[in-house]
Amino acid sequence: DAESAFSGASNSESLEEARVVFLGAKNGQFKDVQKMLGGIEPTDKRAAGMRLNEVKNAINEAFNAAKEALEGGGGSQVDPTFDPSLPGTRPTLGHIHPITQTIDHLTEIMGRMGFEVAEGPEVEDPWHNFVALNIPEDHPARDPLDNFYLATAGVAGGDPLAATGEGEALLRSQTSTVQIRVMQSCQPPIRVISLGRVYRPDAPDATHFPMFHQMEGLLVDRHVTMANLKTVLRVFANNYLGDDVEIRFRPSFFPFTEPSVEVDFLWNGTWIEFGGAGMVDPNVFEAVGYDPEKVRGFAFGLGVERLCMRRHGITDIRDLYSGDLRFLQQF
Ligand code: FA5
Repeated sequence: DAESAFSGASNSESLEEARVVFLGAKNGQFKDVQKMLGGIEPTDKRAAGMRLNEVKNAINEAFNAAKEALEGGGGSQVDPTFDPSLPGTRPTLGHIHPITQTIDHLTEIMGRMGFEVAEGPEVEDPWHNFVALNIPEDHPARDPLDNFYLATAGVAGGDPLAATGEGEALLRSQTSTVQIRVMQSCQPPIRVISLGRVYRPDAPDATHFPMFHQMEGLLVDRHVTMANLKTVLRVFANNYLGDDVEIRFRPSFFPFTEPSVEVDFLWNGTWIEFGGAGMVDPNVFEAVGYDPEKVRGFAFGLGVERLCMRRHGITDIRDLYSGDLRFLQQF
C-alpha cells in the first residue's frame, strides 16, 4: 500500500500526506504494526523483528525514490509550457552616474602617477577659500555676486568659523581650498589630487553650471619645475582623451600661482580650455607655514564636467544634471 501510495503522489504535498499515513511518528500505520510486536510469543519475536525492519526499509526506500522522482523534475509538477531555452528576464539595475564614473577614472589615472586622494569640506571659511590662497579682502573674486555665502555659523568638518576670525561661511568656489588644508596638515613631499563639487552663481548654459566638479592637483617638493607640471598634465590628457591630444599653456593669472597658465587641450582640431595651473605662489607657502625658500610646487585645477563631456561627446553640461534616464542610461 505504502509503495503504491508514494509512487502515485503527483506532488510533494501529496507525497508528504502519504508519508504521514504510513510512517507518521504518532498515528502512522507502521507504528501500529510495531506496537503489535509486544503481543508476539518470545520465540517468534526475533524473526518478527527482522521482518518488520525489512518492511520499514522497503517503505523508506519507496518514499525516497518517489521524493527523488518529484524533485528531479520528472514529476507531473513541471509546467509543460516552460521552455528552459528561452532567455531570462533581466532585473533593472541602477548604475553609476557619468560624473562619478569620470571621477573614478581620473582618480585611477592620477593614482598611477603617484597622486593620492585628499578631501575637504564643501562649506568653507573665507580663510581657506580666499585669504590663504593670496586673494586679498578687496579682490573681486570675493564679491557676494560671485559666491554663495551662507547665513550659518559653522563649517562642515567641525572648524568653528570663530577660530579663523573671518566672516561668513560659503560654498567653496574652487577645490584649491583643499591644497591649503593638505599643506596645513602634512609636510612635503606632497602629491595629491582632490575631486569634488564647487559652487558659483554662474548662469547655466551649455558649458556652465552653478554646481560643478573640479580636479585639483598639488605637488610640493624641493625641486619642482613648470616642466614637471607640463609633463604630468600631458600624460594625464593622453591617458584620458587619447594619444593624439595636444596640450597648450597660455599665460594667465591666478593669485595663488606665479607664473600662472590656462591649460588648453587640442581635441578634434579645436583648442579647448580645461582649467588653470601654475607654480605655487610663495605667499601661499607662507600662509601654511612652509619656508618658500626651501620648497617648490605646482598646482592645477581642471573642470571635471568639461573632461567628461569631451570624452563622451556630450554637447550640453545641463544634460548631466537633468535626471533624464534616457540620457544617463547611455553611460
Ligand atoms: C580655478 O578654479 C582655479 N582654482 C584653477 C587653478 C588651480 C589654477 C590650481 C591654478 C592652480 P577657473 O575658475 O578657471 O580656475 O576654473 C577651472 C575650470 O573649471 C575651468 O577651466 C572650467 O573647465 C571649469 N569651470 C569653471 N566654471 C565652470 C562652470 N560654471 N561650470 C562648469 N565648469 C566650470
